Amino acid sequence: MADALVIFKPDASYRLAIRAHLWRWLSSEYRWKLDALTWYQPPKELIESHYDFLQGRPFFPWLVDFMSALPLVVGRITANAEALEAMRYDLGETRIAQSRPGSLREKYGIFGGINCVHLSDSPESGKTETEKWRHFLPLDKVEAELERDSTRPDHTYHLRSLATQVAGGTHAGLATHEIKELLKEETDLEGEQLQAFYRIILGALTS
Ligand code: DAT
Ligand code: MG
Repeated sequence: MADALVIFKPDASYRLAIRAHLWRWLSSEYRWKLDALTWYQPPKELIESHYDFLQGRPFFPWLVDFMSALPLVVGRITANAEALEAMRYDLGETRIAQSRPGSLREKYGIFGGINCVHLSDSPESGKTETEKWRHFLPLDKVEAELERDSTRPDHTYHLRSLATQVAGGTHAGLATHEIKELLKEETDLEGEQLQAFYRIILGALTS
């Protein structure tokens, strides 16, 4: 058994219907054990280090903003290598357009790297990542309380279609407006946090 880091990215932490789906998956503990779950806003330096292998990629500045703009649901699981591989299979491939039909990312991801969940990809990376994050937070208890159901809508497929328009420069202004309207229905974020949420979702479409 090895440690692995799990993060509900902002799209999963704040789109309430999606968060409920993912929480049902994670809390099933089908082949793994959930040891810690908490709300935590990672500082930029932690994200830059966590994703250091992606430094220099065009989407890197967006990725750092995406992962550090808001508090996120962050946790630690223990799983053996096979279970971790099965969880990564459940998740699907990194980029939404390539993710396996039926996978969590294909069902709930919006576009590109807006892909719901981070999960360490091996026992080795799990050890490195959980050690790194534990310099910043204890990761020692399950304290975040998430709902298993939500009355909020799931607009994933509509959002994905609009995101493709924005990324392709087709009706970009109208599509951007509509994306904001749909996201507002999906989340309970307000004020500055809602504006930050819009920024990091829309940022993926132009980075
Ligand atoms: P994964 O999250 O599947 O382990 P990764 O570790 O290769 O993927 O990359 C980390 C994150 O970086 C990924 O979840 C989203 C973002 N990312 C990677 N490649 C990308 C790309 N080509 N376009 C946009 N975002 C990307
Ligand atoms: Mg990875």
